[in-house]
Amino acid sequence: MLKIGIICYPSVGGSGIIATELGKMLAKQGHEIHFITSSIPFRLNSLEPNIYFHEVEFTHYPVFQYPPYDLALATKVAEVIDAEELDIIHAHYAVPHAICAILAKQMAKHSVKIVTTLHGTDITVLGIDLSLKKMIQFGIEQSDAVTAVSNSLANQTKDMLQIERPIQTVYNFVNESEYKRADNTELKRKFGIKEEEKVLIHISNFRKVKRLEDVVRTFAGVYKEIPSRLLLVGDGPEYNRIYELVRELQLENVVHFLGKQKNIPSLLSMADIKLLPSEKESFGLVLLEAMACGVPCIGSNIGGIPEVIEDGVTGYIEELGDVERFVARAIELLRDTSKWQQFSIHAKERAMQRFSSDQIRKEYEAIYTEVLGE
Ligand code: GMT
Repeated sequence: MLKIGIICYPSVGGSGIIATELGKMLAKQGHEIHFITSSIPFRLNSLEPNIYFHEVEFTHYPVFQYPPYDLALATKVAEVIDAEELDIIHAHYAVPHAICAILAKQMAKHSVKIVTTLHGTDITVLGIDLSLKKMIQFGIEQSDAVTAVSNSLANQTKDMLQIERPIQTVYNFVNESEYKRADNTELKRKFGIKEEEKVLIHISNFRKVKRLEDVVRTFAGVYKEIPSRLLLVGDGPEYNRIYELVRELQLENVVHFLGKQKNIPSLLSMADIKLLPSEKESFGLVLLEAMACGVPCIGSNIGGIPEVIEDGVTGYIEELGDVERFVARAIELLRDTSKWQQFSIHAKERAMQRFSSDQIRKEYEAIYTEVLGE
């Protein structure tokens, strides 16, 4: 059994969810898991044996304009490596987490291996300040193994950063015991959604790259033809602009702004279609969450989305920004009940089989074993 330190963003977000759920699964296998983060990870809400949490504390000295969080993290990681005699540090994101892990490895006396998982196209690689390029290259080259959450992200990283070393794809997964379709009758009633109304859903952190305007305009097109509602789950920089757009389009009575929500499986259980028209998306964990709840997805043809949605089988892939096609596909699925049923079944099957959490856990374990030379 291994002692594994996990560094991730503890807040809501796909990478934090994956890091935490993976930690929980590894702990169930008997490994000892040490989360080293600024606060308790969002999903770590139950007491689990073998799971420890080390909080990174940092002092605000008046001489520093910005508190040196990354250095505080590296110091804490080094302390935990030595105190707990960790075998592996699994860093989620090259910057800053892999860099902190490398620094910690140099500071620590006990020997440790570093596994880095790359999560996001815009954050990890693209659209990023060029001054960070060297640091990302360094983080990747100095890790003992590097994984990416899709082939698309692995290839983009290699191309853009001229990386020679292998980057192995290990897909994301969902916790199957939580993500399943539940009876939605009562919940729909509480939300004032009528039996005959169809429900479209979008879940994100409302960043510009998620193209919420396309979500609302797609819904507007569907609503013209089919009695329906749109559930917008999440919060972020685009919230006000999208709120205004919904008012302009006079859709405020049928678009529900739900803000950040914890019970995503229940919300997905009310949904008939999930929309993800992002312009950057290395995987799109929300797609997998929807698929596990039997919700067909329509997403854009970018990044890792085509690796998650099977076009014409579990949902549809359309070109970026082609709102008309998104509308047409949504109407097609909502009108044809038997097609919707088939897509729903296939979506669930694909989520359970291709992205089985057990399988993904084994893939990570094999990587740990390999870097340890066992
Ligand atoms: O998409 C975001 O803004 C959040 C970000 C994160 O840190 O969770 O998501 C990235 O990692 C997820 C988990 O691997 C992926 O499902 C998302 O596609 C990826 N986001 C982007 O590539 C933009």
